[in-house]
Amino acid sequence: MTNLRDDLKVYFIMGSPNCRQEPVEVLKEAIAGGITFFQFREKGNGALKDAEKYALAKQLQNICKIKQIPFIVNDDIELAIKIGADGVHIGQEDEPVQVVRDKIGNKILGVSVHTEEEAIAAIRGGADYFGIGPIFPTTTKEDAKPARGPVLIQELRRKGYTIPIVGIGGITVENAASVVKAGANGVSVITAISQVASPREAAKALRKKIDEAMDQIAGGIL
Ligand code: 3NM
Repeated sequence: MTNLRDDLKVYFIMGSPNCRQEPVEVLKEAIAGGITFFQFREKGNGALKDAEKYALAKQLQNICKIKQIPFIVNDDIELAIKIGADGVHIGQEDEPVQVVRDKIGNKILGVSVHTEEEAIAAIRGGADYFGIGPIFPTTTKEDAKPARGPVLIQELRRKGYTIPIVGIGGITVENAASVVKAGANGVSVITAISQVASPREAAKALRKKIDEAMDQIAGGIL
């Protein structure tokens, strides 16, 4: 794949607390199924710390490298720099976007935004893409805001914002196409791939849905 917009189609996020199987296996299966982007998000109950977190990050990063899948680290900018990750993803409660941009140079910088004001600030600070959510209800993120559907994505597109966007929160094979049709370049999922019996089949089904929806958009069917 050649550009960020395309790479964001099926954006898998996980850390060890999200996995029913070994994280390494889950990631390998997800890649075999067709994910296009990966974020290491080691958070929640039983999350690894320090040397263990570092070791898992390296393992997952190596798998991504071999398969040429961009490897992004959630929040932990120091870790991302230390291991030479492809990028970082930050929320509004993290350091200001510009500060993170200055630290990471030209690595990919993703920012979670919930309003147009946050979107404007993130673009000014140097964001490469937005994560917008939760689109649907989710129990994965403890402090998630109420689900709002794809309204902000639609609003930003209507107003002419062209920055790549992924929707996040409660996205499944069943509802994924609606997120792309609302104007997202892809979907970010945790549960839909990490909590199922076959991450490979789940990733494959999601990829198919997104590819079909993109084709329909490109073909002017929508
Ligand atoms: N961020 P699942 S929702 C990590 O709204 C995350 O910004 C969100 O997990 C946001 O696919 C969320 O299991 C959890 O719903 C996504």
